Amino acid sequence: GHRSGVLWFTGLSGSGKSTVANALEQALAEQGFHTYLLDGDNVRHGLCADLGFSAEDRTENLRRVGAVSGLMVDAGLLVLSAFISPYRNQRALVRSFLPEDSFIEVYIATPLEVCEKRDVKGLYQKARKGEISHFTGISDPYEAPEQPDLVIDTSSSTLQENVAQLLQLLQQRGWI
Ligand code: GGZ
Repeated sequence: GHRSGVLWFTGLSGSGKSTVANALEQALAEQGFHTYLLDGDNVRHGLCADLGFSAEDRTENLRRVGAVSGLMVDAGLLVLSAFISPYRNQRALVRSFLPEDSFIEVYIATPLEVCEKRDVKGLYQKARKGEISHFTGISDPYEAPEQPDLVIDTSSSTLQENVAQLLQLLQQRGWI
């Protein structure tokens, strides 16, 4: 068995949140744990399809994700959530939906220069040209967590190392 809870990944676009969360989910699934991965890909097309990227819309996006995460925790799942979640108060809002010790904050601290160089979807280039407004890190703020449970920089570590660190953290906390 395992303790249910939310592993919350925050960081810039292209920082590696989804990649790390996906790899961790695979490792957990192999060990028979019941997980669910929430990210912009599956949420912003359905549950939050009506929302954009203003501060208000991001807050509503994360409020819904927080509420859904809370329901999934009630159902006994280990939830992995990967969202930019750029404002401290938005992450605090998410935390408020969950029991005290069932939230782990993981800061994917890959530097902006690296994320911009990767530019997997070409969004940074568009943001620099002014074709996308309110783009996090370019024309919109990102407030780094003050006391994250774990900090990962995907430009100076391997995916394998990151997964091992996360599994160790989950073990330390008695979640797995
Ligand atoms: C930031 C944006 C924007 C703007 C579109 N700012 O790399 P991606 O493409 O796949 O991840 C980003 C995703 C961010 O959605 P989130 O739900 O994680 O954001 S938040 O937590 O702030 O609500 C990016 C894409 O959407 N994208 N426009 N203006 N990212």
